[in-house]
Amino acid sequence: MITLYGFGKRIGVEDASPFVVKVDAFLRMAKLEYKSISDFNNLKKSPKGKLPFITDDKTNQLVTVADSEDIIDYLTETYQIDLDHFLTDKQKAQAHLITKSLDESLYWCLVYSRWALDNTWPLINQTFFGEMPFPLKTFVPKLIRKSVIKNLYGQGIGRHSAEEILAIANKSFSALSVLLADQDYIFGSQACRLDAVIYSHLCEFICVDFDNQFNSQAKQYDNLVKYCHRFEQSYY
Ligand SMILES: N[C@@H](CCC(=O)N[C@@H](CS)C(=O)NCC(=O)O)C(=O)O
Repeated sequence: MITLYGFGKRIGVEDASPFVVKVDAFLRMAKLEYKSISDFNNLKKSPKGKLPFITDDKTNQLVTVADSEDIIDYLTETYQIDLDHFLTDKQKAQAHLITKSLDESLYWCLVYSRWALDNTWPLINQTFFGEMPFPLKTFVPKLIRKSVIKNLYGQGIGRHSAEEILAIANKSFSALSVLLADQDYIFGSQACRLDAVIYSHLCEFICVDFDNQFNSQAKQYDNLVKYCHRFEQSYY
């Protein structure tokens, strides 16, 4: 059995992490049987200290794989799932680069929008730390927020102003909207691996149950909103 370790359903989406949603979406698209274990403490068990990771006992030996892309590569190989069978080599190469752009650039705009924006932080604090016992909840969330903001600065995105980061995110939304155009999925009428990636990032702006300037910006793109709903109707 495959077990997916994530944070869990929150803020209106399957998981607050796009990387966990990506693997969850891929498992559903591949029609693989799996169970989810959702708990913040999974972080301590993760071989790379980040979520998601999976365990799988298909080969009688328990295998652990971390990192969403490595997990999908592992599942593709082990279960002979080829969601990309209808793509050309050129489309596969484009899919790889789009994945990296969303995972390594748009993702950091999302982190900024949740942890650094003063108008969103209270909600994030309540959602992730609301159940933390007193007196921990008076200082632990502030310390974690401080370290996330430090990471944003180290990564580079945190050196921009809020307006500049919104503009960076908007370039990704706009590019995705142009690429998708009026198609059902990114490469036509059939969904492929890249759709799991695109949905996982867009849903964190479009399908969450709260609003801020980043979420509103993403929702300006009607075809992206419809895309998220289409994806959810097909796989959720
Ligand atoms: N490259 C990794 C990124 C995973 C990642 O950044 N996960 C974040 C949540 S969105 C995490 O676990 N952060 C916890 C931490 O850094 O302590 C993947 O694709 O799985």
